[in-house]
Amino acid sequence: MLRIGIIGPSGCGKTSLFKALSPSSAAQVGSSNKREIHIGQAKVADARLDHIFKVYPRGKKVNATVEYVDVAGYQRGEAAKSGGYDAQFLGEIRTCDALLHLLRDFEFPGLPDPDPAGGYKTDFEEFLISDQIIIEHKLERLHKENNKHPQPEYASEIKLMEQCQAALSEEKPIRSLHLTNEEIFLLKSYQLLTLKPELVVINLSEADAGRVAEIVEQYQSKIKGDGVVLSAACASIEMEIAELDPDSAREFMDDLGIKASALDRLITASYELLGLISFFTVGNDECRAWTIKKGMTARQAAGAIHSDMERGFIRAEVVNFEDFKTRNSLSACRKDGVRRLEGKNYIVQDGDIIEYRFAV
Ligand SMILES: Nc1nc2c(ncn2[C@@H]2O[C@H](COP(=O)(O)OP(=O)(O)OP(=O)(O)O)[C@@H](O)[C@H]2O)c(=O)[nH]1
Ligand SMILES: [Mg+2]
Repeated sequence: MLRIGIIGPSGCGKTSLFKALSPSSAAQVGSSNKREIHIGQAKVADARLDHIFKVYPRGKKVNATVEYVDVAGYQRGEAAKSGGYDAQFLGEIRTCDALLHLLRDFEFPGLPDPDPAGGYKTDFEEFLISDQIIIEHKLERLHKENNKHPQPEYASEIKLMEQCQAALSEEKPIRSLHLTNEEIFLLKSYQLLTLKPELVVINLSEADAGRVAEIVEQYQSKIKGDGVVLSAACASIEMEIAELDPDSAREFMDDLGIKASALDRLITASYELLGLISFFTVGNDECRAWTIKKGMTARQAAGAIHSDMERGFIRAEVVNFEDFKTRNSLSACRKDGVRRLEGKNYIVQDGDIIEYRFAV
């Protein structure tokens, strides 16, 4: 499951946005020595899945889900002064696939004047420092180990670390390097901030709640970079929207000039940022959406459902939603030849409805 960590300096509105993004009080609270960790899940709304379920209302409809973590806040400027972020903050971001970096653009008593672009720049510099410190320590240890018991694995890891170090010293995020999947996998166990794609969200004042597009455009040239997508929302209003039933929410949003809820917009943006797509399965007990990386083969995608399915893959019977919706019947799709058999190397397309054949 996709896990997104909401990060930002203290008081920028993380907990408010967290509540807006994972309503229905599904939030689980885990414990940690210092602070409660809030983890919530949000359904990924998908009109295609709704349509399929209307045609095949068997059992239940299961949307894809995204997990949000309300990460501990930091004091801006502290990391540069005190040699990195605290272990709690770094520990909480470690398991996240992407970061939702929140920037305050509303006045708040006791806090400095809002300055999203300036704040982003400061944070980015501190993220670079944090990664530099982590990589330096790691390199030191690797050199030591390699001197004691030289091994090719150490040598290749050292090379990777040096590559990261070079990028950071040029003020480039680690995510801008063209790394292989194995390299990314290796780096995932360290608590590197600039490795993760960033969804930057400007947290608007109530008065600006309906000016999302305008404000994003205003900041687009200042807040950008490799693996960065910019968006905006007013967390306090979105929190209210999330608690309303769909009709009242629509009415409230229309009054304020809000086109789509942050819940829907930010999930779409996250999918784009991470190169994710959805495919669907229609079974006897459920219609379900699954999330995979763009470019995955039919066989790899089967692994999202069950590892047995990936291992025992025989064939996939595939029709895209666009072809399905004009016929509203899987057998009619087969008859018309738009539902066809595909082998293990077929590249799954966004919106494919797949039936797997496999042997265990
Ligand atoms: N005007 C305005 N106020 C907001 C918005 N989002 C949050 N606030 C207010 O800002 C204050 C801080 O919000 P929180 O959500 O607690 O901020 P936080 O980032 O979780 O803070 P820490 O957990 O202390 O790091 C609260 O009083 C919120 O009501 C917003 O979009 N607009
Ligand atoms: Mg908070």
